[in-house]
Amino acid sequence: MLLRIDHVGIACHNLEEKIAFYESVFGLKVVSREINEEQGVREAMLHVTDGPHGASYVQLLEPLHPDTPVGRFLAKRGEGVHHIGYGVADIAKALEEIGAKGVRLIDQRPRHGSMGASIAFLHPKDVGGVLTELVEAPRR
Ligand code: MC0
Repeated sequence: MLLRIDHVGIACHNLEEKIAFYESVFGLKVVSREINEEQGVREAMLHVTDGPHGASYVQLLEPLHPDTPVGRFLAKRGEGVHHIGYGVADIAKALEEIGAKGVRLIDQRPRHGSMGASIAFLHPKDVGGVLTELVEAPRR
């Protein structure tokens, strides 16, 4: 069901500083920057690699306000890994199958994610403390 690690989402206080860090230390390149009001984030995708099932990225996330998922995460835990996003071929089917196994779906239906993807989150309390995101990339 899980095709690849689509991205690792990393919470930070200052997006521009973290982009500069990932560019200079790891040589990564920003391929997309977006503001996602619904999710309360300003974010950048940095390309890591391409694989047979699609690309993988580092996703840097800065909260738009303190009272957002990433804002609350930063206040409680500080900067660090916020979530893991896995690529799936059919997000509606994956949600149905995962929900049937008793994992709480934060999103019953897919939402708009980075670079035109459809995304949905699973509750971290049901995934061993890991906020987990499913990602269906747009068809090319
Ligand atoms: C909160 N918790 C986490 C967590 N955030 N555990 C692991 N990883 C995280 N990132 C834990 C808290 O420690 C707490 O546990 C419990 O979950 C409830 O947290 P809370 O402090 O009440 O925080 P809330 O109200 O933010 O709720 C947490 C929840 C929420 C995961 C339901 O953040 C949510 O709906 N997240 C999904 C949307 C999201 O994260 N959007 C931002 C990325 P204790 O033990 O203290 O009770 S958007 C994105 O990434 C898009 C742009 C994309 O990829 O394309």
